[in-house]
Amino acid sequence: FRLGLVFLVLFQLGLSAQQTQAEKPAIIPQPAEIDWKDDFFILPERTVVCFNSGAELSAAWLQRLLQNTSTQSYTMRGEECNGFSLHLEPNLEDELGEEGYKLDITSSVVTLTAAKEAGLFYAIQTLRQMFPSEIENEKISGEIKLPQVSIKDVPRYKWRGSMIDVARSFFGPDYIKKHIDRMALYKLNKLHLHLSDDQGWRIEIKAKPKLAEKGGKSSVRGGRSGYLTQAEYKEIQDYAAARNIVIIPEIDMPGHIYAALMAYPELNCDENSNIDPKLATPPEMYHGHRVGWSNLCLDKPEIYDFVATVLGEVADITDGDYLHIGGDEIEDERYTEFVVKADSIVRGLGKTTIGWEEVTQAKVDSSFISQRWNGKTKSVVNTAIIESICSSFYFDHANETGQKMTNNWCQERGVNLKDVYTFKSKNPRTIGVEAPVWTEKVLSDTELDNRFWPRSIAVAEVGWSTEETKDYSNFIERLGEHGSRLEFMNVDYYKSPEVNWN
Ligand code: TNX
Repeated sequence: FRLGLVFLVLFQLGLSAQQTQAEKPAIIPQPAEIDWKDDFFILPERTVVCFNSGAELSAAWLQRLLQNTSTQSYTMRGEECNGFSLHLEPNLEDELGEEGYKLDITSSVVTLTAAKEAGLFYAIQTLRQMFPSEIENEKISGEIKLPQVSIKDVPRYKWRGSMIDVARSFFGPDYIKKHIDRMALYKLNKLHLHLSDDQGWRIEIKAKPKLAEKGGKSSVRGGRSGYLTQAEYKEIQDYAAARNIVIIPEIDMPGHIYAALMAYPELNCDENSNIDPKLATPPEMYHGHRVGWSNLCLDKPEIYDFVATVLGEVADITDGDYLHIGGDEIEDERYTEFVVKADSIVRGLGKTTIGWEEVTQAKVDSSFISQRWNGKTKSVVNTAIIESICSSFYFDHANETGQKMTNNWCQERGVNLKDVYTFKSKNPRTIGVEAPVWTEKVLSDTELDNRFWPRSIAVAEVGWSTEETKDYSNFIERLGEHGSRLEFMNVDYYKSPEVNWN
């Protein structure tokens, strides 16, 4: 009898633990205000998704989510309904901004409200995380209970980014789209593509066809080569835009440019000026790991025609407001002059210039955005800043000390989840955070997944959630609950040992 009682108690404890979990799904990033209620909304066999004017696309997204349940759902134009009710309310912009939203779940209605479509999209992502993780990949036949809750959520920063170095090793449209899907679930909103470097050139430039023809055939040793056609770039951009993600194209200049020099040798000061001593005869492709050895010949005025042509075409195919001009790791007397000229070309094209932190050595326009990576450039504090400080955000660095095929120049032990999560900006000019994966040593999709995930989920929370709502051990707990969701999404994530993965 005693044993029976013990079992009964254990059983009930188990049950109540399960209930708590069901009552409080793990939402990442942590919302600004969240008030869980004790009861549920039970998804009926038939339900309505109603929406007001402007919320059509959001209604379609929500319906797509419901398709992986056994519920039959119908969309209907209209202000209110029992079921799922989407409200686009432009007059709430003061309260909710571009990306904020409200999500209210009662026993009969799930109400999603935002001033902009981006906010509704994010309300749906939060709701998505309340469904069982199977929803990511298969149709759920059983009953689905959503916890009653009231959420009001706005992001801390407008820039919540991820960067793929597609230049050293090429990752094409399939991987990039997959990455966009994953970013969207965690409300990351900027995808920076590092499109050129010494080892490869990855974007078609019609007026300079040899860039992609020659530079697209090269890569770091062991990596993949290839390039994006302009049509592919635009398709990726549309795919991203539908998920509230802006593509940030980077053409790295005036250094990190050997692939272009190989295609157009006249951009060199003289034919041999940019030849890696380990390379035999010019013009050869470069497959090594060295940085800071190639540059456009800044003494030749013609290079600015090249810069204007390339940036002009990139601007033409880019919907976002930004062009990234690189600007890292180069020593040249005329460097600051180059930065000022390139910045004015970009502004002439109607875009905002971004550059790695070194660019702030030049007197640039006040609209300039710099991306802090090693923290060595003091002048960086005078511009708007994207924080990519390597000790927290360089995911080419190891997940754990000694991990193979990783860099360690910034931090010997690598960059762990806590390094990411505990990042705090001290600068009022910080507009957000971004984590790059450089790919000199990342050669396959599996490896790239491993470097991005789960660390990018910590980036998402650092970028979205306020200091007051953040808590590392609570984050680790919620992250564990996302293990199966990541599995269903086929993410080859690193199983961080500090997390209890479910
Ligand atoms: C520095 S960070 C670079 C990249 C390398 C990376 C390797 C920056 C702006 N430049 O070119 O790939 O280190 O960790």
